Amino acid sequence: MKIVALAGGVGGAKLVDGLAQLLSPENLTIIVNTGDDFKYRGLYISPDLDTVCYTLAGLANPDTGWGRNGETFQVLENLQKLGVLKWFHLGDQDLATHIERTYLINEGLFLSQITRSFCHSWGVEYSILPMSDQPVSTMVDTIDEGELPFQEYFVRRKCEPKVKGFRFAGIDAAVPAPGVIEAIMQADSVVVCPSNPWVSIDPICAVNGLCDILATKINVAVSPIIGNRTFKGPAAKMFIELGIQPSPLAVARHYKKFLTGFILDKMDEKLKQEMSVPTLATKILMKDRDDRRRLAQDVLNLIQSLQ
Ligand code: FO1
Repeated sequence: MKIVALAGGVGGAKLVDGLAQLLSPENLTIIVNTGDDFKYRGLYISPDLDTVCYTLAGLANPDTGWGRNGETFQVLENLQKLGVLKWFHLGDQDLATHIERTYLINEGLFLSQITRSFCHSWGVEYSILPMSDQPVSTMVDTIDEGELPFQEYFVRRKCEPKVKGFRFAGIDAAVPAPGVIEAIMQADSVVVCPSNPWVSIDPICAVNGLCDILATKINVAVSPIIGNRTFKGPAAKMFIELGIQPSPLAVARHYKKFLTGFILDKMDEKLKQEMSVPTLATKILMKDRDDRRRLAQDVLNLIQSLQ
């Protein structure tokens, strides 16, 4: 079975790892959100791409899900001594990735080419594609502080400002990265990982032509919400601030334009009767690698039943 996974950061990377435990590299392509990308001290940082790549390479920090395992922060500590405000925690090993990516971008290479080359160096055989090679920046519109670039909102302001909307700056000029459309066309199904619908999946779907092509596929989404809470990140808080009761049902409604199957947690099984697409209730919290594989198997089983 050929699968394309749409992924944001940590939650997305975990399910992708589960899928990679079951599918060979020819049968799994991962399309990653780049709306979180930004520049820090002149370095080009691509957090979601790195999170997915590090996870599949077995290099990710198991505690945070982002950054590198066994990381040290000497460069950051020395930058702090030079008066640089330390709010985004870039580790020493991780910095090598950003330094080289920035160098290659300045040399004229595309993000998709650089990602392929890095994956090769890290021994990752799966195709991990940025949604676009053109820069897209998620801007979070807040009630009291106006528009904030995503990482300013997420890391620096710890998701505290109340949101009233989102804008994907640069989206009009963005086209799908090479291989993105082809991978979706050839896939039996698209899996929408349990990433944030507003700021991880929406930017991917907003890239020119992606939403239209998704509408022709079998698309299965995994809820990032259990009950009325997210296990990680601000998705539930965002739903509330936008005037929507957070629940797996709200997530499915968010994806209604293209959704053909849905997975929610056993705890929310009663909501199955309200769902407008075939829905599977299972354990969706991924505490370890076995949980990731088991959830991925449930996803593949649901897809098979929809074919
Ligand atoms: N997330 C944090 O909450 N705090 C950090 O200091 C932080 C640093 C960081 C460095 C590299 C990287 O690849 C990711 C990092 N993240 C950090 C995670 C990242 O900002 C978010 O998880 C994603 O952008 C949301 O998907």
